[in-house]
Amino acid sequence: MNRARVLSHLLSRAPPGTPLAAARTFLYGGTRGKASAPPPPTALAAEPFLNGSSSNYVEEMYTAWLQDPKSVHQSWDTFFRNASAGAAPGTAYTAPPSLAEPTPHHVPLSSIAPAMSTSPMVGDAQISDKVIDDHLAVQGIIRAYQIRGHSIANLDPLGINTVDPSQGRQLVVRNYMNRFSEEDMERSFKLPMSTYVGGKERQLPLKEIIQRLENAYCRSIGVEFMFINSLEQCNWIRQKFESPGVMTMDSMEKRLLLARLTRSHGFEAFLARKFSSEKRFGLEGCEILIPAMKQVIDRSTSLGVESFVMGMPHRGRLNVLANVCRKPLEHIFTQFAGLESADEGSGDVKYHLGTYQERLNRVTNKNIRLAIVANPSHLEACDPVVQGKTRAEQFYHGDSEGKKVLSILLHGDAAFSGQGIVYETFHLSELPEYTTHGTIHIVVNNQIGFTTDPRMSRSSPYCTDVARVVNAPIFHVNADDPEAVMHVCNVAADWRSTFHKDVVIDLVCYRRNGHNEIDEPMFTQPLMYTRIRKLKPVIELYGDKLISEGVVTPEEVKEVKDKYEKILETAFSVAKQETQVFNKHWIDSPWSGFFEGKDPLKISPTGVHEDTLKHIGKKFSSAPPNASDFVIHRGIQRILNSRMEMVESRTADWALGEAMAFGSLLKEGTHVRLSGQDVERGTFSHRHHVLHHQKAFKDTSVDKSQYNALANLYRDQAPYTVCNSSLSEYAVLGFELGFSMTNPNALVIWEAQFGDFNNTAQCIIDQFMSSGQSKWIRQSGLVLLLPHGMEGMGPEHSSARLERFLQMTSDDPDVLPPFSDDFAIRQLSDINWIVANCSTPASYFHILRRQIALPFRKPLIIMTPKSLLRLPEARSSFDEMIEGTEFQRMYPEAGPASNNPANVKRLIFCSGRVYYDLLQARKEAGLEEKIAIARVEQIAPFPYDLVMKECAKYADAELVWSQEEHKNMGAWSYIQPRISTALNHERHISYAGRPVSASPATGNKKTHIRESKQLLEDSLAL
Ligand SMILES: Cc1ncc(C[n+]2csc(CCOP(=O)(O)OP(=O)(O)O)c2C)c(N)n1
Ligand SMILES: [Mg+2]
Repeated sequence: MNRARVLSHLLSRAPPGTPLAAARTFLYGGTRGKASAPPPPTALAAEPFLNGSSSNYVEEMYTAWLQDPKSVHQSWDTFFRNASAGAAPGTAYTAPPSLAEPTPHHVPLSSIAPAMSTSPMVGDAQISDKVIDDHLAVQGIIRAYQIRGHSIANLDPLGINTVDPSQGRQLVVRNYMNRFSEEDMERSFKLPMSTYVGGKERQLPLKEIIQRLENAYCRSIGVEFMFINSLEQCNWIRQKFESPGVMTMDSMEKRLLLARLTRSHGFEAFLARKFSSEKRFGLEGCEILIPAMKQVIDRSTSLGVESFVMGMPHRGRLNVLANVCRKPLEHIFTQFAGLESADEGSGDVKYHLGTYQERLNRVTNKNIRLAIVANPSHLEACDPVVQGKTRAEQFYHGDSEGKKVLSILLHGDAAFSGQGIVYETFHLSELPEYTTHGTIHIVVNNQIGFTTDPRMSRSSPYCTDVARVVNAPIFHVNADDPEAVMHVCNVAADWRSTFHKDVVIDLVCYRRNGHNEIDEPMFTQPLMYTRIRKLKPVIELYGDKLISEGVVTPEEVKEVKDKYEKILETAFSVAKQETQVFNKHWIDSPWSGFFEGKDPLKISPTGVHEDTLKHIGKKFSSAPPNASDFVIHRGIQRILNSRMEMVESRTADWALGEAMAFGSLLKEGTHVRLSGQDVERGTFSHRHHVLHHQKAFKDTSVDKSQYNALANLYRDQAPYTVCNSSLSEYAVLGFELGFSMTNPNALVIWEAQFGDFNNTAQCIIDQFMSSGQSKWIRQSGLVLLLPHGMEGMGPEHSSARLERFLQMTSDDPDVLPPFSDDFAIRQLSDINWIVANCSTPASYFHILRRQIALPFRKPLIIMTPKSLLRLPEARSSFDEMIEGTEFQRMYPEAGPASNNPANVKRLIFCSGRVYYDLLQARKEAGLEEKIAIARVEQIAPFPYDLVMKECAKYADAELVWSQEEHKNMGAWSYIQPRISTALNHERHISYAGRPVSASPATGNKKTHIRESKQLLEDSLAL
């Protein structure tokens, strides 16, 4: 039963009628003899019980009780227990023992009605009713501010969305105030445990209570947190915002804040002056972002964080690089100069580039590392990448609680609410193998996205509502109140350090210029911009404030400004001398030591010793050792038995080949991480890397124990991570890409459930994987496993869109690379990624191991099989994996046809699964002497050398490319021009396969069979 239903069930046990008096009876039991007293004639009493202030209190008690029965008073505990057990109305209550110590959540009657014991009215039911009702109403008021105070807070520097003050209070407190007159405002009320506004005071006049609540919740900060399920967390936040004096800053802190604001403002003003016609997506209107980020970093550093991984969009990026990361200013200025690049890479526009800096945090005197991940224009796409990189840093630093590495994500308001990847990324935040133990999100909420107003760009009240799904507190703050911003930054850093959960800072600001500096905002937002033009910049507002407070003098303000101006001018003249830019200055993830001392054209061997294969194979085929009570499912036991038989006969199927690749890398000290939907078992139930003890604890839904053989192969092996992911491609692939950026000595793999689904992660594939090295000279050895193949499963379970990956390869189809001994590795070094369609476990084994054996890193896209997973013909002997063997980029014909090539009429090239169909059909047609079949395992880069050799061998044969995909899909359009180039356009290759189609595969079984038959006939028709 869900919580709300349980609660209403419990409340339904209150005496019939449920007006407030009856509810009070329900609360305090019938023993006081007041159950029959008529309800008091107040507006509140006329309300149904569930809408009354007492229901809030009951609910709070109940929530606390659900989480920890001991946290509420014993009488509540007994009551909820009895009521849950079905006690009759009025009988669930047991009076509290009078001498019991009150618990933090207990508000005994004597505390909410202190006057009762001394009042001359003791015993008068009417008066005590009023006292109780008044106190309950005050609790309701307090709770109302905590829940809804943010909705009337003064958050908008433009004042456009500010609530009319005359209505504000009413909106928050609703009818709780109706019962109180002006005189009541002077009456003192006992403060409940659910508020901290009193500080040391236990009671306050109502007027003061309201004033303090408005200070806490309705000024420049709007706190959204009461949706959080944890009472402890709610109380923590209440304390941080309600305690008197929490926002007080000393003059040193104020001066530092002013200095930081001066830099933030000065940087943009300087760029505007020097490069007036250049786009820079300046921060004007949200200059507070820089002091805010610095405050988060200072505070987190003092709490133990050593490394910050950050992701951010265009807005204010240059300023962040300069003033938060302290990237050398001349590096930034040279980006405006239009200079040639002096090193590798095609580069990127200046407001996308990443950086990595190590520096001293002057406030805490500790060394810190700061990385801003390079990102594409695609807003929010870098969110999961940042999380993956952060997770990897935590993993490799043994920072299992995220105390040392922190991710900070910046967002624009329109993108934060509009882009689905934000939601997908939030959902990774609490998953065991994906959590970064809390991210600090900062939204530059300038209340506009390009030219679109929020009312046209989102349906939620706030742009931050997406964060509520993970119970992240949200701190809205008026960006023109710098001290309020600093306060929320401190609280956010403390929150993350205390609870290790996400938190959002919503900087409500404005955009002083157009979307970029060349845009005219008056075209589309005339009223908003008329108002903006009248606003003083925050630096002036805050400077004036500090001058009027006597914290600084006008001369000091000018001095700080001039000093920074000088720094900028000096850097500007240095930059002017530069004649080149360096892409390497902008690497976000340097791999120190990885490239040094390596032969850049040498691949380490990928074959392994037979004993290693056997050891891994046996472990992988066995139940956990020394755990005789571990009950294995009968079906799994059969799989393990057949694995063991294969190992004994020195063969491997797909799952074994993969396990041997992983296991041997683990043995060599390489961390392997396999992530994706249902990867632990494998979509096709072939992998079974995690065995589940079939006996679970009674009444739990969690398996009792699990066993992961590959994580337990050798005592000193590297860790093996295999993790079922959330059902997201975009976020999870982005995450793994980020993970792969951190450590080159790890094999990081993302597997799609079916290859077809990779296109929901298209942005990561296009913007990061395919082009990342070229744009940002950042390498990644990430592997994509994409189940692919036309097996009659319909249009969305057949194609990983091989053609798209091939179309994006950066090798020229018309240029034959020069031949040399290191031809193959040069090709790999030059290309942007590797695309393969392996047909044997040995091929798969070697190509996975080669990822680590290469002296550089390239993404690897593998079309993986479905039916081949179990096809007996598609097994490999250990002979193909032992020392001395290596990845075969192409398997030439090895059967009868190869013995007498002159007799061969046709040479078929193919790739992947279709090979086995062709083999069978050729045999059935008795054409084994006449038709040769060669398999291209590595499609890109294209194995020109091997293909040419095979073509030369069958000099008189007609050449055919056979594929099962439709003609406008698959590898055909990649293969055709390359074979033509390889053969100097002197021989022709023809196509045999399905005709063109709009849909990747038919959904009709019969059509599928007909098409498959036809393609084999066409392929073999001499
Ligand atoms: C995925 C994606 N779609 C569209 C765009 C084009 N675009 C660039 S900036 C922008 C507006 C962003 O608004 P907001 O997130 O509020 O950031 P702001 O520019 O206001 O700081 C748009 C639509 C983009 N860069 N990325
Ligand atoms: Mg915006």
